[in-house]
Amino acid sequence: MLRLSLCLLLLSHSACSMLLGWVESPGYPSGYLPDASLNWSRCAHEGHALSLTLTHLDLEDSQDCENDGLKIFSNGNLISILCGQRTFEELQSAVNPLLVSPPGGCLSLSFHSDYSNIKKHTGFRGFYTVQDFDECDADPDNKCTQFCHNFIGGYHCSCRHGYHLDPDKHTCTVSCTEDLSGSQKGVISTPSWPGAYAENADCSYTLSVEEHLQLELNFSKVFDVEQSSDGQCIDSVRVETGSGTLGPFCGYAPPSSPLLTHSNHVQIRFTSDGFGSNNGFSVQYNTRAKVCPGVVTLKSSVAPQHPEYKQGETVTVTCELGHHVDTFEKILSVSEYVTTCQTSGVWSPKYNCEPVDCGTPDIPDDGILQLVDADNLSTQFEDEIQFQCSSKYYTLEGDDTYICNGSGHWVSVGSKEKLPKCTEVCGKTETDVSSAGRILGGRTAELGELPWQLLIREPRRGGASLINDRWAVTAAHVVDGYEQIPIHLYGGLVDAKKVINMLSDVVVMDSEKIIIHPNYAKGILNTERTNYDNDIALIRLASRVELGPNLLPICLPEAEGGLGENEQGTVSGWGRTDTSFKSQMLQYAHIAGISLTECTNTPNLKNTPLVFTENMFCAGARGTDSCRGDSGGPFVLPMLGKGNKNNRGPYRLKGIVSWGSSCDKMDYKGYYTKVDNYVDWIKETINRVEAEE
Ligand SMILES: *[C@@H]1O[C@H](CO)[C@@H](O)[C@H](O)[C@H]1NC(C)=O
Ligand SMILES: *[C@@H]1O[C@H](CO)[C@@H](O)[C@H](O)[C@H]1NC(C)=O
Ligand SMILES: *[C@@H]1O[C@H](CO)[C@@H](O)[C@H](O)[C@H]1NC(C)=O
Ligand SMILES: *[C@@H]1O[C@H](CO)[C@@H](O)[C@H](O)[C@H]1NC(C)=O
Ligand SMILES: [Ca+2]
Ligand SMILES: [Ca+2]
Repeated sequence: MLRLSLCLLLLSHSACSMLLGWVESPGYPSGYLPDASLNWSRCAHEGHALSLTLTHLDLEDSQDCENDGLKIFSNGNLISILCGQRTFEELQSAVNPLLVSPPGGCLSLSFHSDYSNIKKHTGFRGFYTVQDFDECDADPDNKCTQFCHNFIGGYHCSCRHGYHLDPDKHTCTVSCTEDLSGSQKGVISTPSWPGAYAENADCSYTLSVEEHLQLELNFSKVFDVEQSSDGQCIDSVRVETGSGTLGPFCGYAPPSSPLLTHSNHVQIRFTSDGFGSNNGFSVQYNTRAKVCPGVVTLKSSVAPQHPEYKQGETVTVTCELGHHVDTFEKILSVSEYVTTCQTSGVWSPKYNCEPVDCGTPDIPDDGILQLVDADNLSTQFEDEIQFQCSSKYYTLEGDDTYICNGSGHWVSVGSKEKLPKCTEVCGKTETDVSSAGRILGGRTAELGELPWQLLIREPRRGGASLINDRWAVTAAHVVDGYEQIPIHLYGGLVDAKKVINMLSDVVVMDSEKIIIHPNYAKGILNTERTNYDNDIALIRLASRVELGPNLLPICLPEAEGGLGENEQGTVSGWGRTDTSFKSQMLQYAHIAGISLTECTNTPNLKNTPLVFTENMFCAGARGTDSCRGDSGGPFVLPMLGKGNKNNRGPYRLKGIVSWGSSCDKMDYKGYYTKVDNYVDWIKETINRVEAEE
């Protein structure tokens, strides 16, 4: 009685339905109790759909059916929530058509009532049926490309005469794959040529001949392969060879013929989609001897030059400028090789031409000369690199931009091959003295006003001047006898007490080498000395000092000739003042050149006058304070306060404090080593020592 066929009943959209059973609320038809519930679920077989038809609905009505409700799910997804009362007609028109599972899917119900019922409700009732799913009609995904046949529980596809069903069971295709290996000459055409070719064609024609031959293709003038209006190939033909694919070709213009494939194995692939009506093409194939191409490798030229070469011919390959022969193991430093056309139509040997690599330039590892973007350098032919100095206290000497040239050398835009150098900025101060007038008597220096001034405390107290980031200059008599022991020099200070306290802004430098001028009379006690000729010594520091606003080198003099009479310069040091034997704060004084006649009249020390020589000048000022600083310290031109001015600067080390009378006498003359006479010696000595390092 239950398995009643309902072919004519109720369900108009489906062909034949099979009634499987009924489902109803607990207590139906006399009414459900509070807190009643019902869970129900059924599934359809594959190719079938399950439908539920409600014939009666009477539940308590509430907002969103919160109190009592019937929820219906299809494959677990909620498709309907029902409550209240509906007539059969309402159910049939608005509810039942939705209660269908997908093919092979499940329907489930969940009914519940809450704790109270103001009025008794009868509940719901319905029946469920199963029917075939019409895939041909209703399923857009299951398209047969030609014919579709629906049957109960499934469907199948079939094809027109001349086509067969693809293994995917949906696509109708034609048989058009052929292996023509061994055939040297023949014709290949699209299916049904010269009529319209079949849809969904996937043809593959294999051609294969002996190794020394190549296949030549000659496409028919009539060529018609479907192309979209924007030029894209909808259907297409491709020629696949061992070394690549020619095509896709489509439209009305045949590929230029004869088409040389340079290959003895060729596969012609033709594919079409499911639409359109086009006539396709025909192609004649033939063979000829393989030839080698006119281009052996990129970035090169060949000599002699021909469009193609016969087997056995030999050419010279020359890489373009900036490219070298790459043997795949390494890049040689040559740009030429000889190669021969083989019977297989390839060049052997065949090497690529690769751009030369200049590598990372060899720069000192002291970090002063730097490469811009050093961690991301491109160092191949025509790449550019840029140099810079580590701080503003250096200037780049030479060009800053270099380019990798064709022979793998870094060469500057000014065609300099030598890399640039960073040289110290000398004789410039960042702190300027405010007053530049003539000052009688010493003045206390501010930090940074005399940044080249160094202090030596032991073994003999004296001054020195920084002349670059590694060298200082002082008077020979300050270091005479102590050349073999390391001494400390202090810079970046004006307050000598800070050395004792080792306060942070003081820079301590250790000597590494002390070189006294070879013509200085060494080892003579000052009391027995007859002259201080050549009183100059160089000190190489153990490491480069970090330059900063308070520690900067002084320039060496440029002009010869010592100090002119009345020419004013500045002497500085922690020397004797009128009140104490040595000064805590760095002092400076402006003094002027004194006439030769007066200089020659040397002070009478220990009864024997000291000799005045060509390597000295003398200077002073009336007034006892401006005597001299410590021995070895600097006398600079121009006068402090004027050196940063455009036409006067930079400051240059004109003299080194050497000797004089004791300052408390009225004799205000001080004798200085004339640095002009030692510029060559200083430069040569530094270059020689640096070259030895
Ligand atoms: C129906 O399922 C719900 C939730 O899974 C459950 O709370 C309720 O007790 C079930 N009712 C019956 C009659 O099994
Ligand atoms: C190419 O084929 C056309 C006919 O399709 C023919 O007329 C022509 O002679 C052929 N050319 C060669 C080089 O085979
Ligand atoms: C490295 O340099 C190239 C160009 O030379 C640039 O395109 C790239 O962004 C750089 N990469 C980094 C991480 O800086
Ligand atoms: C590259 O530079 C080096 C060194 O200056 C030079 O000898 C060579 O000739 C240059 N090469 C080219 C191709 O300019
Ligand atoms: Ca079916
Ligand atoms: Ca087509």
